[in-house]
Amino acid sequence: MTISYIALGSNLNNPKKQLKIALRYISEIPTTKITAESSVHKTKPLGPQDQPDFMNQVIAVETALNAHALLYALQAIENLMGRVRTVHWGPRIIDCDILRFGDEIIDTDDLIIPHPEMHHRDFVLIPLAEIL
Ligand code: PH2
Ligand code: MG
Ligand code: MG
Repeated sequence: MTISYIALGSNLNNPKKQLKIALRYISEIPTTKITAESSVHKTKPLGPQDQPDFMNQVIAVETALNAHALLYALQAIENLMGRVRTVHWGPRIIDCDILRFGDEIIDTDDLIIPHPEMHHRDFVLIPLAEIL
């Protein structure tokens, strides 16, 4: 089993509710259990400013999946929840980013771990610190 930390963000269609829906779907990923949840933080958008504030949260999961299988499960949840990719760093219903996966270092086209921007982002570090 591996402990992984995942950052969640939403700024569309009742963001708090979207985080709850995402948590429910994540809890249903096979062999994966949510072991910690930060509180929900309201944050100013990083990137384009003409978009609503975000709700951000970080969770820990324990999983028997490998990192790519977890990534694809999270992407399936984003798609199921109606995520449409338009503006870079633009508004989104849900974003699920793997921050850490055990102590693995991964650098592939579709997945870089540790998340390369996490140390710049208060909306990640503050909720992460809360559950560590
Ligand atoms: N996600 C982004 C870009 N900007 N800003 C906040 N406050 N929260 C986010 O989750 C966020 C962002 C790209 O993933
Ligand atoms: Mg992101
Ligand atoms: Mg993402």
